[in-house]
Amino acid sequence: MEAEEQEEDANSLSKDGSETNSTTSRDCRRYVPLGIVFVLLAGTAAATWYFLGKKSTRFFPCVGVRWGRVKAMSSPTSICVFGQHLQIKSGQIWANPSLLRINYRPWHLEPSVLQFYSGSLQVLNRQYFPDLGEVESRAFWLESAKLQNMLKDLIHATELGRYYNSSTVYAFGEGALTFFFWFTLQIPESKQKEMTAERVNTMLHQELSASFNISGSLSYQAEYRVNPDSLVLLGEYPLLSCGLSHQTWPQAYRVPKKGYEKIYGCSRQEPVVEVLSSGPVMSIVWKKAMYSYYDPFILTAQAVPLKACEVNITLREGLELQGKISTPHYPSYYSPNTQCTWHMTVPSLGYGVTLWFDAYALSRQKQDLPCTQGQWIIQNRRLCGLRTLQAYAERIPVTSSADITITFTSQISLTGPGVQAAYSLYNLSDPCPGEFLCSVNGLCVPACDGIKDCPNGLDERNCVCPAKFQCREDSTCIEFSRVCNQQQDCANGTDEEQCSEGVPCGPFTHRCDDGTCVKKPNPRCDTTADCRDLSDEERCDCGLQAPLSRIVGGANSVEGEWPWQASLQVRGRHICGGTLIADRWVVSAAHCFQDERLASPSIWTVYLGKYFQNTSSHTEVSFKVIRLFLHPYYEEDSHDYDVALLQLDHPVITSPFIQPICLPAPSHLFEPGLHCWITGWGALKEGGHISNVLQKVDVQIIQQDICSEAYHYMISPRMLCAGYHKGKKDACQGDSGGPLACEEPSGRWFLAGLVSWGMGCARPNSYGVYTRITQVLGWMNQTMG
Ligand SMILES: [Ca+2]
Ligand SMILES: [Ca+2]
Ligand SMILES: [Ca+2]
Repeated sequence: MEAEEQEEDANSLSKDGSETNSTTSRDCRRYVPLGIVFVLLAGTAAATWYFLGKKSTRFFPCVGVRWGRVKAMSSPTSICVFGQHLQIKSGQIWANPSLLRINYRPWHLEPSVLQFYSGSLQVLNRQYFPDLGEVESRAFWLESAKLQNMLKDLIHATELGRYYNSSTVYAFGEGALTFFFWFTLQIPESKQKEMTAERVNTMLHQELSASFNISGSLSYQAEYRVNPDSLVLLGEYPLLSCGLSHQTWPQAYRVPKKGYEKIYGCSRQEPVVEVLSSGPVMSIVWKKAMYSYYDPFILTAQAVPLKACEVNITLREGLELQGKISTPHYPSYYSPNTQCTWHMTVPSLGYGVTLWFDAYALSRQKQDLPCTQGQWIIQNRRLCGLRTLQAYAERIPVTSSADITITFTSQISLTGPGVQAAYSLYNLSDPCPGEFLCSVNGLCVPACDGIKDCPNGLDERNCVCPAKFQCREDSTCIEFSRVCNQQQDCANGTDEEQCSEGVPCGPFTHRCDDGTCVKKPNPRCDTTADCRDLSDEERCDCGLQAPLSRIVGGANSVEGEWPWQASLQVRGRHICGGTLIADRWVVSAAHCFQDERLASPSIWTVYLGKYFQNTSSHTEVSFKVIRLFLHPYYEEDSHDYDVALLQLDHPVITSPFIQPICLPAPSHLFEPGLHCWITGWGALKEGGHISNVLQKVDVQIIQQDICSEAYHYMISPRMLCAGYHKGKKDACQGDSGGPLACEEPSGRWFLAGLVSWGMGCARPNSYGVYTRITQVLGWMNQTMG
């Protein structure tokens, strides 16, 4: 928190700033723990390999630890893998006659410099026998050990020998004995490019052919007559930190020359990966390098029934959501070569159909380019799917017939996270009542409210009164705070008309629970009944300060002045601010939890009623966090959707020192120029230590386009700026997630924003950027619901 008291600091700082003007990156206002040093396993010479049967169950109770061939039951079968350095394991899971679903939870990321290959070979002078199907049988052990040596000799007989790292034989196929193996090559970086899968394949095939023709020699072909043409090799797998590769083929027990394959990486967006095969056999390879001593993952396999994907849907009258379409077994990854068709029938030609996607958008693609994330054909238009971090709606107009056909197909070798869309009807003549239809993403957005909601900004073009009220009589613009304030501001007083009755809904009207709208701005909890159903005066036990003598202009706050302020701590250290918004719910910024070590709810303690950091007082109460929700569209780089919700472990008992703040209605206006307050224990100056006493600073709401320009158009509609052109007063490191609170004339405080980011602290022309609460309310209410 940086305030006027620190004016000297601020001045010296801005001088410093011009001298050390190298900081152009955006600061995340978080208390960054020191010394985040990831020791990367540079090279893998020291890596220890864990082979078949060497798994440890010391850390985790493993059910059905098996390696090699695993029969899938219709209930999940678990396979746990442990190791302490680097590991590659592979196996085959079989289920007949159904599909397989793989559920994989990656834990950590670590680069690797090994090349990994898997494949199979056929031995002409041996036959499969049932004992070889049992991973734990003596026959399996003897045969696999001998073949493993044979494989090692084979590799050593080629140029690849010097790169040999490890190998294993993990399963056998029927008929003339086919054995499945993997091996790894440790290749110097300079050679990695030339050592392609094709080259490795050629070298092995040449060696096999040459030795096959030498009869009676001492070569590895002496005991095993290996068919050189039977070599199937899949690889080289790219240097993924960890991942899951997926090969499927249509028929069990027979591996075609060209297996389909796809490798999935690990990402925090997908903490659990569920993968479907496209047939009854699935070969899987886990590849994982590690940096921690405790790094398990769990994999379960399950046979799931085949599911048809052709559906007829008849829509009924009405504009509400009517249902959802999805890829089979959603949210599991869809199978390679998925083909889905939905036939929709609308009740009349006046309607179109809207498909509401979540984090997935459709776009036109040039005819010759493939769709790697799903191809859609909607009324003969070809569109490609694309995973995004935004909402998207596809509008399908109906022209000559009431029937709509939608198909989804995935490429034969590619899969991806399951796709789902909700569907509803829309009026062709008025698709967005009272709002603007953004053609880029199909969403209805408020027009002329001063925020460019539509990516192309068309919702704010040609506005007579941007973000202001337009007098009907002469189109003069007045501020919304002058509407229904019982003073005549428009020439004929139209600003004071219809203030106590329902009006047509628009971007600036307040929507009551019964769906009717009122003209008066911000009518919530102002002790006047404005909605017919009185919903504007319900749930108003919020936003009141303890009756205290306020110290005006001071940087130190008074105990009980900000009873919704929370301190979010890890092991006794204040990391971020937060705001109490309801019983058991605290809102904060998503970036507070972005570091992997801060992502677990169990490490956090939330303090309410706190005033001093270094001592505890009788007013404070601590809570553990039972659940932590980050906005699903939160993006680390842009800080878009920087909001998180914390659910507390026990109820909050309110007191003069602990009170929730009021949440605004979606239409609540925080007009530019309004003075609001930010509070927190953040640093008193840029680069400084956190403060012992809870601080407060008043800041002014800044017009969106002015801030957007100051920050080179990095300001999204989910952001709100506050501060001063000259700087001096701002939030700082440690204030993150804390409230930007604005007082209404009724004396109640409403949450306008959350401290998110800014360029330094209190620098001139670098306003503080806050998460705009009215834009993330939908997700918040849904999550707390
Ligand atoms: Ca707008
Ligand atoms: Ca007025
Ligand atoms: Ca009211």
